[in-house]
Amino acid sequence: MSEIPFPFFRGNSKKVALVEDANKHTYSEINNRINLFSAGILGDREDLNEERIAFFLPASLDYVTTMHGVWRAGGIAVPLNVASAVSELDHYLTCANVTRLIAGAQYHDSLKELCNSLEIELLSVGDVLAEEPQELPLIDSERRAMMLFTSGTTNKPKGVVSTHKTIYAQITTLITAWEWSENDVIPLFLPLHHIHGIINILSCGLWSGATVHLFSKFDIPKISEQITLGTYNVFMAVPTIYVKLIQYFETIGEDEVEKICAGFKAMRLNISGSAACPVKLFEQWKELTGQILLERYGMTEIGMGISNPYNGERRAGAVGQPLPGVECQLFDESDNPIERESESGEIRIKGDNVFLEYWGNKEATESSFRDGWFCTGDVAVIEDGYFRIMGRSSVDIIKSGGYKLSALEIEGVLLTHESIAEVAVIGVEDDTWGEAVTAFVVIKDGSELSYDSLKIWCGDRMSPYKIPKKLVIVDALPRNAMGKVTKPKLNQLISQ
Ligand code: MCA
Ligand code: AMP
Repeated sequence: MSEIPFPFFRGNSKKVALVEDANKHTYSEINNRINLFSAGILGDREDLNEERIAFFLPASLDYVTTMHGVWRAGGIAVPLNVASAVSELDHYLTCANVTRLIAGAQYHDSLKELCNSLEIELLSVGDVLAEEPQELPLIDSERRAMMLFTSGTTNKPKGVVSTHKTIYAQITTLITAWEWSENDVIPLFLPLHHIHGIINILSCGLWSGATVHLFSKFDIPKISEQITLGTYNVFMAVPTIYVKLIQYFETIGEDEVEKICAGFKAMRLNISGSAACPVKLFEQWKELTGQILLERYGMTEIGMGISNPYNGERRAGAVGQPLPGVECQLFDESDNPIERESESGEIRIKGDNVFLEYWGNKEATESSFRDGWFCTGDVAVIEDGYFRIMGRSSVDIIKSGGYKLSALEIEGVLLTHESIAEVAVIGVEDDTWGEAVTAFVVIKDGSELSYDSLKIWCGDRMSPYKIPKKLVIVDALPRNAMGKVTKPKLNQLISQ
């Protein structure tokens, strides 16, 4: 049995690991709190044996306590999106067969009914913490550790399961490639139900003994203030955040812009990922801050796969080379490896960084692998040794502000609207969001539908970032001879 290298961070030190508003928490304080959480969640048991413990917590000491506490007690951590609509949560909790949900006290009223109906015990961290630590189980590294939900080309999000070994590999490759150290200080404002926030920032930070500043959201003035003070030396974000910072610079005085840009200039590293970074944005950021953005490529199922070099040329519009320990190969449509440069193919990945399975969905798991390679669905070329992402094989996946959204999932919800007869959702190129969710709708005879009323209606049924940015009412959807909607034609309609 191979044990996992617990703790997943530098414990027992007096150094500050987390900053949460005015509160600072040291590694040793957090380590002790995690042990009390593990003891409490175990109760009389010796091992949670992969029980699914979900949590609905913003970035906080409680989040870190719960995540690591579940890991140490042998459970599967299921971090949920605190912006989810209740119907989405119902799916996550049911799909993962969750037994206990840890939530901040402020969310208990809104979660009570759902938990009762699903027979899930609703707790806060304070309810769980034991008074004394207890012996914790030895855990094999091949055991399941975490489940994250990802949108795919199917209607409902799937639970991506990673093992302790997967998480270990996803963290350590970045520690090496991006030269993380205990001297690093990084702000964390990304959501904590995705790899970018969980692994790239929080887990790498805690692993290396760095300091992570927690923000419950991307609060530009608050974060900018710290940047001018020179608090951070590393910054990681999705392209939309760099766009929003540049938009913010247009609303404030020149002096202030200069100070913020000087703060960025002094950092050792600025990273962009989760969606394509436009070359124009790369150039603008360089011009403003002197920082050459390091763009990398990743996916929920693999963590990070490809990265521009920390030392060496970072190329605009390219994502670089495979990370240490990650095997990466392009394949053509007949599953033949592509050997020649400049020929495009699907990115397929092998390595310890690759997830174990889609929870309870053997069919989806099997069909996402071919000959041991995980098929990403992303298409790339290699040019002069650098991978460049060309797009995706599915039009039903939309990337908005770094979030991967399923057009089919959004269509499924919109079709339940009483005025909607037919609907097709696509992502339309957008300067801020990368792609903006756009709904083409045929309304039922005698009905009316305004964008504002649709937006309000969607508010109760989907996370805010999935709500269409635009509604286009059409007489009929373009379809091919088989009756299937031809989505590329919808894009042409918009550009006319
Ligand atoms: C917010 N809004 C959005 C989005 N975010 N609309 C479309 N797409 C979005 N991503 C809308 C809200 O619904 C609201 O609409 C308005 O914008 C303002 O909301 P607010 O929350 O204040 O916006 P924000 O704080 O500026 O959020 C923008 C954001 C956020 C910070 C860029 O979207 C974000 O955190 N994105 C990153 C997601 C992420 O971490 N992805 C990584 C997954 P209205 O005003 O109409 O009400 S990918 C991953 O993990 C892989 C492995 C990888 O490669 O990294
Ligand atoms: P997710 O499954 O939410 O983790 O999103 C992963 C997807 O984001 C990948 O399959 C890509 O389509 C996209 N992605 C991540 N990083 C990049 C990047 N640097 N350039 C283009 N697309 C990216």
